[in-house]
Amino acid sequence: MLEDTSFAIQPDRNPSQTPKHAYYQPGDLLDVQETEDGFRFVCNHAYVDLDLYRSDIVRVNMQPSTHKVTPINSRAVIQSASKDRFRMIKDKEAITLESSKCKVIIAKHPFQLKVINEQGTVMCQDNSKGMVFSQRGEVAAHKVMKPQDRIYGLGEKSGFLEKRGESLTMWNTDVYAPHNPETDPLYESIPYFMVVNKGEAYGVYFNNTYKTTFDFKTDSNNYTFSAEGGCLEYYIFAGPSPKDVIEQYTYLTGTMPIPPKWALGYHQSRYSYESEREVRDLVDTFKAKGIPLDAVYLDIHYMDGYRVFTFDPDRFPDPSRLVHDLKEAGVRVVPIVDPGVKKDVEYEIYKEGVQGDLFCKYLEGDIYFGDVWPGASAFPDFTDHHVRKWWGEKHRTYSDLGIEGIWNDMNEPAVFNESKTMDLNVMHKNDGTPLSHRSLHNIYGLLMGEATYESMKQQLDGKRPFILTRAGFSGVQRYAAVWTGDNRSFWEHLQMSIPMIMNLGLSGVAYAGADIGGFAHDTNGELLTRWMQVGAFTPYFRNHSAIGTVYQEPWQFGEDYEATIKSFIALRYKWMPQLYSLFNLAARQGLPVMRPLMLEFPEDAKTYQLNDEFMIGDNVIIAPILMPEVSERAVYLPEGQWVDYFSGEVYEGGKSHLIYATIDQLPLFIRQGSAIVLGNTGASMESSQNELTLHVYADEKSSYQVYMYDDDGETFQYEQGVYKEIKIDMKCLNNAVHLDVVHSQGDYVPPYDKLEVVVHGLKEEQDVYINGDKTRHHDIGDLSL
Ligand code: MIG
Repeated sequence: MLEDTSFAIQPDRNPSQTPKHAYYQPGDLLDVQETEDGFRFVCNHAYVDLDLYRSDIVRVNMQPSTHKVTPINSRAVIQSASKDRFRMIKDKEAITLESSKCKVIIAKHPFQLKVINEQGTVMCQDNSKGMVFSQRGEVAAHKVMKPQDRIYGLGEKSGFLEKRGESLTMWNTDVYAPHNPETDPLYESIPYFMVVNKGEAYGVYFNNTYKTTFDFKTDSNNYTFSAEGGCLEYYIFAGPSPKDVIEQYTYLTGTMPIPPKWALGYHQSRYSYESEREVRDLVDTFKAKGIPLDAVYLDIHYMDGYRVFTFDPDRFPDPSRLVHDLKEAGVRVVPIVDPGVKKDVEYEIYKEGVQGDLFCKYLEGDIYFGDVWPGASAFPDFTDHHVRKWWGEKHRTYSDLGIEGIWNDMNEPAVFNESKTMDLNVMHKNDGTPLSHRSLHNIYGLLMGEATYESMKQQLDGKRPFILTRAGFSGVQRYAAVWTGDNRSFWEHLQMSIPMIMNLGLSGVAYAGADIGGFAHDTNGELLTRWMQVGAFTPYFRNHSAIGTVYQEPWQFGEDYEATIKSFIALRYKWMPQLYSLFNLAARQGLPVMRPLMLEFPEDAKTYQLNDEFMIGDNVIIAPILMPEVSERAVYLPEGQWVDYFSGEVYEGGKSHLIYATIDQLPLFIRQGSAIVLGNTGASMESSQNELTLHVYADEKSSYQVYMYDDDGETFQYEQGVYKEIKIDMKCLNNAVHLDVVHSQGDYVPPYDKLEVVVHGLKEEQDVYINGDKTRHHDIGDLSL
């Protein structure tokens, strides 16, 4: 590879060189016009449109005045301009556009903008370079980066949580080489980031599907985001808190649907379980060992010669019976579906694709062929809605068998060649506006996800589909969970998975996880066990490993590791009611399930670059051991008092503690003065939620609201009101703990009719009142629903 020689450092590759092309700024403001949605600022070289998408979301779009750049529908944005309008206040030097939540101040000579939040703080601000375009079509925005600004989001990136000092590129790429801190880009492109400054935050979503770059590195006081082409169109989220920014971003690009409960259980995968016999034996072993399991994955070996929508008749002679029998045992089957369609004139899918003009083609009319698993393959053009529909329909092969989950891989799209992807000159149909692969590459996976999710939803007739994807773009959360691709069985990759999943969560992708145990390379019992402890609390919980590596099912490394792994899988199921409520919040408000401490404590500087701890919701901290042969670590606990979930010991917050955790232990803390709802442990999702317990961690001064959500876990009936949502106010005083149901809504009748209440840390002098009635057994009571 050229990258491995001195060619990599030839003079013209030096990024510090001055740009080759001339860049133009809008220049001086000449005129302001009212448009359908907002205002147009007409300047010397460009015009800039400013619209409100909500009172706290400002859209900025620059167009050169000499030539019109065709706007590209990224499919990420699902909202349109709001009916709320800016109020315009003109004065000599500046124009102010005001909404109820923010202000945009526009300097006239030259045109420059800055956004001020509700609290009067200057947030997003052009520097003197400002917004620019080149005659070759590149665009960029240069903004001020304040000394205390911290950068988060940017989707799936390696390295640490906070990204100041990094320059990151968005270009969906299949990276099998080890993911190092500087390995960029990876599979997903989420051109969005959040800037947090002493607790106040704003966000920027750059709605551009070309290769984009986010540079927080070159200049220590400024940052730049730029694209190879397309429009300089971006949305500014006014915050003012980090949570507000996530809510604003996911308002614009959508939230995840509530997953089926089975998709939140433990999943076992391997590249590949190669035959029906092997799959059955695997499931039997889980059953025999009493290890809960909700899904098994079929990797590429299930197909007939890697032809999608087929089964190998020798390896999988009766997929219908297999799927049926496994479902009887409470286990779903999730097959892999890659986009590449084998070039084979006797293969129905290929024939249909050619005859129906459904594959990606060059402008001149030839089909593009690339090498992937099946050899020379054609690729469906998902930018065309006929193709999305056709591809979706093909999933009847699976849904007719009773399959409810699909795993989309290789959808960057990955191709086995030097560029790792499709020829950039391919001309996509793009629903009537043909555009090059160079301009649409980053949304290929998103559109495959849309095709798959929407059709599976139809075919499952009221049941929720589960889609897992490797590639995606902003908005991918509407269709699929994301796994972070080909990591390795390295402790470093366990460490890196935590900030990576947290940043995905800050970027709208609440449902994400890494290959537990590591994909490539050989894992070992200790690494797998520590990784399982983390995985039990990551939103997506799947163990997956590569061909040729040691098998890494829970029992592969001896009884001691097996017992510990089993106990943590069981813990996941016990925590499912708590997690499910948090997934509902992700579906409604976009808030992540797994959160960096920064999100809950944005004023605490010690949380800003905390990579080895995470939160579940707003009151639980997990501080896993991430190193071999280590059984103690420093754990930073923010303000408040924190209760060790396992031992009950109370730790003072606002400082670090040395915490011991042998291989069978995970440091897990609940904030005192809050509560969690846990279930019992069953063999699969369905059986783990029959009896629920509200665990209250009492102190003498706190108020908290418990949020609980439940529904049937598999249908869309909740959209018709068949769910249960409960809010319980909790108030701790010197002499009492009060629990009052202040909200109970929905028609769902759960399998339990009460919450058992257990109050931890109750003082002699304190009595517990549930809806006003004193409990009979001091710290134990019932809260009937
Ligand atoms: O080029 O389907 O990331 O999870 O097991 C490898 C085989 C293709 C890459 C995925 C991995 C999957 C593997 N795939």
